[in-house]
Amino acid sequence: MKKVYTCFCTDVIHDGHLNILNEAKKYGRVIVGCLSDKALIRYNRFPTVSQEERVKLYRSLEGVDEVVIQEDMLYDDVLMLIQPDIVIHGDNWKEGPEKAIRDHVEKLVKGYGGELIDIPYTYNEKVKKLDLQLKEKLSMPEYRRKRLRQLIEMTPVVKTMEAHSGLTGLIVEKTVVEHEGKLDQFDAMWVSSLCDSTAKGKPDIELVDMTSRFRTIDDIMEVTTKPIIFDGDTGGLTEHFVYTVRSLERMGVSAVIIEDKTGLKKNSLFGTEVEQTQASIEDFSEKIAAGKKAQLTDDFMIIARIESLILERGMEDALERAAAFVKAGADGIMIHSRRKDPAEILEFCDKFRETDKKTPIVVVPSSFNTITEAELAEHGVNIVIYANQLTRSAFPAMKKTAEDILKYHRAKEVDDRLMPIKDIITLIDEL
Ligand code: SPV
Ligand code: MG
Repeated sequence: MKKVYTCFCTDVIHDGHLNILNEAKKYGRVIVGCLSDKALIRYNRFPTVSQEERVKLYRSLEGVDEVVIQEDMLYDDVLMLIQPDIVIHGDNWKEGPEKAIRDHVEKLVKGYGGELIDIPYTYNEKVKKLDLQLKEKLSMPEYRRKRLRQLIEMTPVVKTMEAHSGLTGLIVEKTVVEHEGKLDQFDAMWVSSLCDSTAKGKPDIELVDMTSRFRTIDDIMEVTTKPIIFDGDTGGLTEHFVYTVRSLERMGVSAVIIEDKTGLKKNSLFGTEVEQTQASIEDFSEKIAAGKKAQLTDDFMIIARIESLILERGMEDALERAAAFVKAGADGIMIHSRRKDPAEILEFCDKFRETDKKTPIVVVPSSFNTITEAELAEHGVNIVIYANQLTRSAFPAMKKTAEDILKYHRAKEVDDRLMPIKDIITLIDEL
């Protein structure tokens, strides 16, 4: 009897999957692959049910003879092990980023004499509705909030990109690339104080008030599902911070990062060029502890950001603070640097990891931008934040367009660098 293989990466079964199974069983014994959580978060979207539950669901389907875990998005592991005579898939993977995976699978299957069959993809009203319902579920506060902790467990580095509006949120949510045959996407969003303030034409000095910052979060949340890390600046007065924690938690934000500064906060990338005061270990520990006490769920994270390297107070000070802030209840440590060379960041991570193997480490490689995510992960980093690159790429593009329209007294000269109107109106999903 022939072996027929298909891979599912779904949390719910709809007509499309049943159609694939019906086709598959015509050829022989049906083996369904359950794409692992680890591969799924790069390939598709975050699962709403666990890997075990998905396996159980697939097993319960009529026509399924066996279910296996597929660890590799590219199918290498299962195809080499099982060598199915036939691999079957909906024909939707013939275009877009998924095409690279299809091409790879075709080569593998043909290599050992098997066959790849694409069957017409089912896309009806019911399928569309189910898809929207899953997205809605992922965006609900109780599901979104806990996702950062889940991601830290699931992936070597949580890739986080800045968002400061619905539109930038959509870019972080939807951008999927194919690189070296694999698909990749961001895991989470960073609501940067710098970019949120800049978008409002204001300096990054805690001038944009919390109500306004929450409005930005809300704009992003309305159109996305990925978890949010909020840049809470200094956290303000402890008496105010406890309210901020409650509000963020209620909204479904996953984490707040607060920095150990006091008085008028200026952006860290100014370093020692401007007057900035670091908070005492005691005062900042108290703020963390008060925030942790105010928090109601186990999901939310308060991450302490250490400014010792930025303010040139030395490695020992940074490490002493990290230990104290973890003791005060911090769920993670963000270490920042404005050096081009990542050496001091790596030294911190290595030394911190000598005594603390578990507390997540967060870094923002804006200045030390030559280091890769994998290298950072090797030194114990869990979350990498690209804190401002969307803003910094959009601003020069918009400025140049404005200048050229002024220069040529018409818009024709800029037209070939503009997004077509049709693309911009279809960028936004309609319900
Ligand atoms: C931000 O994005 O607002 C940050 C990171 O706080 S940094 O600008 O590097 O200080
Ligand atoms: Mg900031």
